[in-house]
Amino acid sequence: MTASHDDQERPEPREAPEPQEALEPQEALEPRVGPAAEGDPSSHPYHHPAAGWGAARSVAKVLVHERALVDGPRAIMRMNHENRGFDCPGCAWPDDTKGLHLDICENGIKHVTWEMTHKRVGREFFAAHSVTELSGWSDFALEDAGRLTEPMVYDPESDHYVPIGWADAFDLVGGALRALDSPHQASFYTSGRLGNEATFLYQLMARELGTNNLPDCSNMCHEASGRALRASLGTGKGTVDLKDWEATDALFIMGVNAASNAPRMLTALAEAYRRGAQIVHINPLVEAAATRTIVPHDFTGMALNKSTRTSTLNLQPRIGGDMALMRGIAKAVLEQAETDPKALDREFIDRHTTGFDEYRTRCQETSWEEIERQSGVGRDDILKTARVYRDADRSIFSWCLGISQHEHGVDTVREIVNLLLLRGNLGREGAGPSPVRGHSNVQGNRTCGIDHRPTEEFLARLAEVCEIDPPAAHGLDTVGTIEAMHRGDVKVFVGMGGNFALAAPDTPYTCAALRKCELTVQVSTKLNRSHLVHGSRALILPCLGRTEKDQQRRGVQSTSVEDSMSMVHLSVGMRRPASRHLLSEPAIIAGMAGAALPDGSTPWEWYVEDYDRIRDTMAQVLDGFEDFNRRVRLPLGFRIKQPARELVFLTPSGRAEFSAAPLPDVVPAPGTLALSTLRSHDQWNTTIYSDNDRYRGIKNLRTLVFMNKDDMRERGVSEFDPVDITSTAKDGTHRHLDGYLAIPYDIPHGCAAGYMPEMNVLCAIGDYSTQSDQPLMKHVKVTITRAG
Ligand SMILES: Nc1nc2c(c(=O)[nH]1)N[C@H]1C(S)=C(S)[C@@H](COP(=O)(O)OP(=O)(O)OC[C@H]3O[C@@H](n4cnc5c(=O)[nH]c(N)nc54)[C@H](O)[C@@H]3O)O[C@H]1N2
Ligand SMILES: Nc1nc2c(c(=O)[nH]1)N[C@H]1C(S)=C(S)[C@@H](COP(=O)(O)OP(=O)(O)OC[C@H]3O[C@@H](n4cnc5c(=O)[nH]c(N)nc54)[C@H](O)[C@@H]3O)O[C@H]1N2
Ligand SMILES: [Mo]
Repeated sequence: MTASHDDQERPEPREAPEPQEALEPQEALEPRVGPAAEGDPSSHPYHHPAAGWGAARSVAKVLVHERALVDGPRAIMRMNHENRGFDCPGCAWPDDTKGLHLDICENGIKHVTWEMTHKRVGREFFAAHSVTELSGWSDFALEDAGRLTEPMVYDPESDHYVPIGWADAFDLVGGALRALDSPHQASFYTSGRLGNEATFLYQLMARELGTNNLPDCSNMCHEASGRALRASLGTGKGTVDLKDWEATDALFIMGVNAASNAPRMLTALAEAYRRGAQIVHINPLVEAAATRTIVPHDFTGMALNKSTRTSTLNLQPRIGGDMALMRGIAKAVLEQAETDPKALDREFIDRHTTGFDEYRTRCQETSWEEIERQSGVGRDDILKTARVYRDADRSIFSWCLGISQHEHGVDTVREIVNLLLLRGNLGREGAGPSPVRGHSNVQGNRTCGIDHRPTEEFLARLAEVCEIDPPAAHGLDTVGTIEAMHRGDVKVFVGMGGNFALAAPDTPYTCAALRKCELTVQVSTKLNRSHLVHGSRALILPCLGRTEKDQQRRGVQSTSVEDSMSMVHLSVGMRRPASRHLLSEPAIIAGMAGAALPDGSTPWEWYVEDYDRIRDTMAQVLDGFEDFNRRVRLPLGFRIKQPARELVFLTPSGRAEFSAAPLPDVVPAPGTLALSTLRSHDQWNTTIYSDNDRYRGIKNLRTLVFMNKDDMRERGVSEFDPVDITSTAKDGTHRHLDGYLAIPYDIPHGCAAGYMPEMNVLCAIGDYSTQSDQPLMKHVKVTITRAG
């Protein structure tokens, strides 16, 4: 934590906009936007240096709100420590390999303190509030009520949740599952916080029952990335780690709001900038991380209030324009190669890839006019970006939901890989694809078997080691589950964490689907909408949070998690549980499984006594988990081997495969806009901490839509005018949100944006990608009119 943090250490970069002064906190409760909205609308609006004192103030507010001022800091000092603490339950960005003592961030602290609240939701709470009454509460108020303390069952007579013992709760679940005509009438959802050991038991339960109905939040998140990387490289994960980030010459950061959603990436960006690396941000919105930052754990920087730039070039494609942009860069590199022998890595292409000629032809055939029109970026800027790419020996492309939640998400990620392959940016230090995963263990969930389309090899190994007869037929994903519940084909829904009712698309449709179930079971830490939108019978099963001590028969247990860069390490909670009635997630799964499979062969309770036993079984079933118990206890854990990193490609050809898909048409039809649904700074998916979005300059307002000023003018809409938003689905049906406030924003013509989960009302259930089955949450076709 030394180094000074001004800009003298390197020359002024090109292009990145000047940030504006940070706003003072405004306490008034009326909605506000930052200064640029009031001043020159053509300037870059609202930008504050990311992190720093504003972040510190924001954290303090949450600590005070949760009355965690004493425990909070103590817990935070234990977060992300090698082997001694718990893993941050926030995002999946890896821990700093240099073992920094404060490798934490503002939002990580918020997620932890939110879990550590002193407020409790026990039987008295449910006795005082009926489900109908609670349904009228805001989502903030529901979660803010505090931690759930004991199992509850819905009583239809009184419309209240009433207490139920754990054994009775498990019997209820077991009985309902056993009564089904087919195991495929049950579906088992996973939210990405679930640790690896619980994950393994959970999928084992589903498969021993006889179904692969294992939807997860990944179906709405990075499904496209996984499928694309698998098709191109043979394995569905990124190939780089933090050391590569530290060695690269050029970073291309696409479709991610890093300052809010992966804040620890800011450290990597600031370091890259100081060492002279190029940092290109590709996003229709110029987000805070695309300007400058105060490194989160850098107190020197905070004390001097100095910031470091985190960008050398910003490109603003239209929503969905990234594939065309990548195609343009590739086309430019290929044109350059006609005179510049070093533009392409011919040796790499010849030795390790297939499909190059077809791809080159496709690039040649895609005209510059089409590339400019579809990307929304001018040829000059594309050529400039291509030069950055050509001049870098080592490049990393990193991306998140701005790339994946599209109709053509798979093709776009494959186009990113095409570009990497052209210059051999794979299998060497400082180069490769680096998707930014979301939930802290969403990548681990998939690794440990949460997959509705498991491979035959995985099922064969599971069958052999666990002595079960797993089903071969693929199961239902998130959208498939919703549709099946609606039809009455799925009757039991189990939510292992998360908030399915709000996170999934088409809120009214999803709610109706949940209500048709015979039984809904939610394993949760806090009250949320999914507890109130329930089946004929419903259970709330409260579990330990990640910060809490997990005491089992053979001692205190730890669980493992896998980060975005395939590092697996242990997480140990040490706080006293929020209630003595809480069970761990593995124990809850074991309880349900034991009741559902009374004659099964799996020793559920024996596994839960000591999670080392679960890990020993996992070591036999999962690739890369050999010697799991020993390796996971190494100081920084271990990295799962990524074959593509070693230039071993598990593809049909045994090589990295170029793809040559045509460009999709993403230009909005006349009069319509492409709307992207995003997170604000102050939320964790469906959990809203406050109505502020600090880096975008928004105070006390969520019912807004960010619009281009020309689009506003064309519609006769001024700042803060209420507007009605209507989406048009693929099947021609319409959905509406009325009375949202229009906010002028630096976003390309034809594009608009607003907040999830509220805007899920606009996402039609049938509008999912034919490539990934992912709901099209970043490209909703809408019309916006002044409210009448
Ligand atoms: N604090 C906090 N951290 C989080 C989360 C949270 O809710 N709060 N959620 C976690 C989870 S589960 C996930 S998956 C990640 C999500 O992390 P992000 O992907 O950053 O999530 P979003 O807020 O949806 O932001 C999407 C970004 O993509 C941009 N974008 C939208 N459309 C396009 C497009 O067509 N092209 C390009 N290039 N960009 C586009 C938007 O402007 C925005 O910057 O964050 C994780 N971390
Ligand atoms: N329109 C739109 N919709 C989206 C997205 C989008 O960009 N746009 N993003 C999608 C993405 S990327 C994702 S990942 C999903 C997120 O979908 P989910 O993962 O389903 O939702 P979360 O909001 O993360 O879940 C919050 C709840 O998790 C519970 N919880 C918290 N900690 C724990 C724990 O340790 N254990 C257990 N058992 N429960 C816990 C709490 O009860 C809390 O209310 O949303 C998706 N929905
Ligand atoms: Mo996610």
